[in-house]
Amino acid sequence: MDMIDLRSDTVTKPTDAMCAAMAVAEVGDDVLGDDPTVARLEALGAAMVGKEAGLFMPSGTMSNTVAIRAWTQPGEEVLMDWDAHSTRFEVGAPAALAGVMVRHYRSRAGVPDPDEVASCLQHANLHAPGTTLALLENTHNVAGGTVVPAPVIEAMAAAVHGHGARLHMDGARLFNAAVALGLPAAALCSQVDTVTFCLSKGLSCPVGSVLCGPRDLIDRARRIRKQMGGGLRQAGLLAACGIVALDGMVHRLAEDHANARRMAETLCDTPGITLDLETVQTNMVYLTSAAPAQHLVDALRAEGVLCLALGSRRVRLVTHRCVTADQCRQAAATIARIAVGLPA
Ligand code: TLP
Repeated sequence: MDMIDLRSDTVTKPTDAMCAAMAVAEVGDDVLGDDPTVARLEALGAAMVGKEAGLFMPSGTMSNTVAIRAWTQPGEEVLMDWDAHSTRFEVGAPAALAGVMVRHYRSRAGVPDPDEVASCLQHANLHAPGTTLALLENTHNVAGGTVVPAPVIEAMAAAVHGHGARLHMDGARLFNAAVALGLPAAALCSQVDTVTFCLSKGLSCPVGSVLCGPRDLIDRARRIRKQMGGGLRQAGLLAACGIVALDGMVHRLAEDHANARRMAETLCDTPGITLDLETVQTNMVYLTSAAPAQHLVDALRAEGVLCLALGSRRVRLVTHRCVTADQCRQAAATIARIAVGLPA
C-alpha cells in the first residue's frame, strides 16, 4: 500500500535538483572555514532574513539551543511561549545545555500579547534571575501552524528591547509564515535579534537550519556549535541543497497551504472531529477527535494514512511537497470515514 504521510513536513525527501547540486558541490572542511558552499548558503540565508551573518546548523533544535546559550548566562531567565517547541519538544535543552530558567507566557492561537510579555519581564536583583532573552515562534507549531503578523512581532520586540533583553525567533517554518502573509521573510525579522529557519521541513532539504543575526553573536554561536559537536566538515553537500531550497522552493509552499485548507474544510463538518478553521493558516491541520488520538492514528495507519497524535485527543496532519492535492483529498475522505466509526 502507498502510504500518504502527513506526519510532518520533515519527511520530505530531497528534490532531483538538490541531488544534482550535491553531486557537483564544491566542498571543503567547514570547521576550518574552507567550505565555499556553506559560506554561500550562510550569506544567502542571512540576506533573505535581513541579518548580517548566518551559521549553518544541523537542526532547528540545535539552532535554538545555541542561540539561547549565545545570548544568555547560566541562571538567567528566558521567556517563551507555554507551548513553544523549545518548551515542549527540545528535551529540556534550554535548562540542560544553556542552564537558563524558563518562564512562560501564553499566546492566543500562537500570537503573543506584547503587554503580557512586557508584564513577565523582570530585572535581576538579589532575588530575581533577570530576563535577558525572549523567544517567539513563527509559524507556531502547536497552535496550528499559525502566523504571527509583523506588527505583533514589532510590539513584542519593543517591549523586550525596552527591558534591555533580546528577542530570538524560532522560524523553523518562517517561510510558511512569509508566504501566508505575502511578505518577504525579512519583513518578519527586522525587529528580532536572531532568527533561525529550517531547510529540512517544507523546503525539502535532507538536513539543516540556518541561524542568522549580528556577526559578533554568530561568531559566538560558531564556538558553541563546535562545543556541542555540531561542527561539520564537508557540509557543503548539505548546504548545496539549502541553496536550491532558498532559490526555488519557497514560493511552492502556497500549494501546501491550499492542500491543508482543503483538508480542513472537508473535515470541519465531520462527526467525531472538531477543528478550528481559523487556525488553519499554513500547512498544518490539528484535529480534536472524540476518540483517543492514538486510536484514530492507529486506525488511519491501517488505511494508509500516517499522522501524529500530539495530545490525548489531538491529531496533527501536515502537508508538504511529497503529498499531492489528490492524496490530501483521499486522506481527508479516509479520516472522515474512520473518525465517524471510532468509539469515543
Ligand atoms: N518540529 C517537529 C517535531 O519536533 C514536533 C515537527 O515535526 O514539527 N521549531 C519548531 C517550531 C519545530 O516545529 C521544530 C520541529 C523544531 C524547531 C526543531 O527542528 P529539528 O527537528 O530540525 O530539530
